[in-house]
Amino acid sequence: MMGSRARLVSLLLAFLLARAAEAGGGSGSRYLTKDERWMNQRLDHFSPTDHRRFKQRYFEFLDYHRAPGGPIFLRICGESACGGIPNDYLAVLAKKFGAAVVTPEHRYYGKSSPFKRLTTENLRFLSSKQALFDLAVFRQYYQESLNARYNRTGFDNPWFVIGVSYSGALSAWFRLKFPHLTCGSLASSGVVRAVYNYTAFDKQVGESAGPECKAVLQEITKLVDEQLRTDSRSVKALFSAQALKNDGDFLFFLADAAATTFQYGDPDSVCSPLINAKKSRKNLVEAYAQFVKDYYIKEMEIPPSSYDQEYLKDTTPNDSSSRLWWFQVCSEVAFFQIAPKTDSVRSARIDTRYHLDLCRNVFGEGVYPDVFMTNLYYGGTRIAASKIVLTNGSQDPWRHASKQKSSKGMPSYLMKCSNCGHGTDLRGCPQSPFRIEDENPHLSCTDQGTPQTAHLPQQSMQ
Ligand SMILES: *[C@@H]1O[C@H](CO)[C@@H](O)[C@H](O)[C@H]1NC(C)=O
Ligand SMILES: *[C@@H]1O[C@H](CO)[C@@H](O)[C@H](O)[C@H]1NC(C)=O
Ligand SMILES: *[C@@H]1O[C@H](CO)[C@@H](O)[C@H](O)[C@H]1NC(C)=O
Ligand SMILES: CC(=O)N[C@H]1CO[C@H](CO)[C@@H](O)[C@@H]1O
Repeated sequence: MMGSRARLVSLLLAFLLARAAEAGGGSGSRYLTKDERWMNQRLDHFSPTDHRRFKQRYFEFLDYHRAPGGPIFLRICGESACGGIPNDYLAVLAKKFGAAVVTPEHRYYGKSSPFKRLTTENLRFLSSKQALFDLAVFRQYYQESLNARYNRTGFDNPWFVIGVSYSGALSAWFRLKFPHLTCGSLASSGVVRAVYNYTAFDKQVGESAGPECKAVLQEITKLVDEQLRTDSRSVKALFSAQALKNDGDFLFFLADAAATTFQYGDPDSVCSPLINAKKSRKNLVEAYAQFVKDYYIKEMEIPPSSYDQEYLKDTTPNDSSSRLWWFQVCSEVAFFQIAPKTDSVRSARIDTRYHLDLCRNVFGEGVYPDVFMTNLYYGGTRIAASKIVLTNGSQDPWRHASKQKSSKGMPSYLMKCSNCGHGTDLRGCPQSPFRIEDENPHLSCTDQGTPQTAHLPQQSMQ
């Protein structure tokens, strides 16, 4: 979800894969497979009369499968195009447990869109509830195709679901809604609690930055706010973001660029140059612009235009994931990353109003998130399920939307270190070489060179 804003998982993945390639990668290929397969999926699981279908893409990896009875890992893809099954820590687990790995693409994203034109009207079947049903139908379809392969009927392999971020929430919710279809779930940085005014995000950014870096970031925010009032054209140009007409979009873009580094366990990339600039009395706004251009725009490949509401309105965009995730934000989960009342890192102009205006401007009147209903439906942190493992990274601004405490049958772990970000348990830390064969990839996440271990669960799994 949400680059912090628009794409959680896709960015992380692209970023870590790039770093892995840089580091020589260790075990070679970035993907276990990219061979596309297709199934016919029902468009509306909640209508008894609408029988329309669409093509849903999926991937399967059977090299490690202890056939015919071995477990199946259902790795859930979330809010981005899903081009294959990534070769990360899950591959190590699959080998260890003799598991098959299967991954369907989330409806609407990538090549699994039921519609060519993503008008608000056509987006009405985009929701976590429909997506969960897709997973259930896929699970049955795949089990049957496996049974046909082995000439058997009515057999059930043990299925285990796994996801990170929004798909981490889907992983927990799948176990909640379809407990008979899965024996357990891993919700890595799973945002199971929808939050309307998500001020804790910015607060965590400040905490993860630490006092010195936070102070510089706040000073930059103040300077940019001033320059926007006096000469918005040149300050936007400095960041190669003159296309962003709306000041709010521009400020959100700037806030996200910094937040992303903490989210993905790479704090030094923003803090080191800024603290250095401060110490040597260089122009702070220019130093920040350099970071944004080199790191966010170039290395992470986030174009400023993806923050442009005019671009988000496009119903046939080149890359649909920003528009699609914003629709989910605006209709279901909110996570409005607004500035807290005091001591915010981001500009105070990024407020609830900005988000509501964006939702109305981009999708039209009447599209707004009913967070209360979302949490009523799933239970939020009071989710009444079992056999769900929840993991958080200590520096990840999203962890406050995860389940805070262990409870019966649902252990929660916190990986603590200076660069433990989003989905760290599966993906490792980008600041250290990414070695998936490590027993625990998060051990490559370090605090002054000392590997940190995860906290023990407060309760063991029943
Ligand atoms: C599949 O099962 C049927 C019925 O038990 C049997 O007749 C057939 O020979 C089996 N085919 C294979 C390829 O095992
Ligand atoms: C969110 O914050 C706005 C003001 O920023 C306030 O008006 C609104 O009541 C808050 N909503 C919730 C659900 O907390
Ligand atoms: C979309 O892709 C086409 C072809 O690659 C390119 O010419 C065009 O500029 C892109 N549009 C945007 C808004 O990025
Ligand atoms: C078990 C555990 O350490 N859980 C942590 C998960 O993250 C939250 C922060 O949102 C902590 O409060 C919990 O302690």
